[in-house]
Amino acid sequence: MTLKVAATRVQAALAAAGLEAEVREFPQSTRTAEEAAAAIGCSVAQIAKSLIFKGAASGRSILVVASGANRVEEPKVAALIGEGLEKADAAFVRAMTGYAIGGVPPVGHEVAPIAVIDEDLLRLPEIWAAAGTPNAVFALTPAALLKLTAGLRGDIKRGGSA
Ligand code: 5CA
Repeated sequence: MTLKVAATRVQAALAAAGLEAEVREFPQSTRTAEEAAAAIGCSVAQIAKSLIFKGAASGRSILVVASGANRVEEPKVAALIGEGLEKADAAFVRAMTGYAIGGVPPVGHEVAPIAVIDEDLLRLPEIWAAAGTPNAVFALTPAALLKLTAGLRGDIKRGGSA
């Protein structure tokens, strides 16, 4: 099957980073973590959500990769990276990542972000992330995610600590 242009760009970025991951497109939506899990047939916790914020001091894009089962507690992320978080609007997400909300992958961004990885993802053998469109995903290991993003790992979820 021929991938859409944005998904092809993610596939190329993965290959360039040396990851043997295969982007998969589904006929149904993978726009949300719940929809992605249903399409793939995995748990919502295995969906690695890529959320973009804006650094309050640096203006840089902050990529938070969180388990689909978790809500992100922004002050925890701020403490990890040493600056506050501002909401990112759709235009900022598009400009920094090169992708539209609903398909933002954790890798291959236009401008390298500061990356933070939800430590809950690190306990799972396999996780799935968006691959550029609201129908495309790819599987990888948490170790590969850490390496590809050069991310800081931490407890970033709302509610009790891990
Ligand atoms: N493809 C799926 C899972 S693989 C996906 O991308 N899910 S996601 O959760 O990582 O991306 C959707 C996220 O986009 C939401 O959790 C939310 O944080 C963000 N988002 C949704 N609407 C907006 C908006 N208007 N402005 C900024 N961020 C938004």
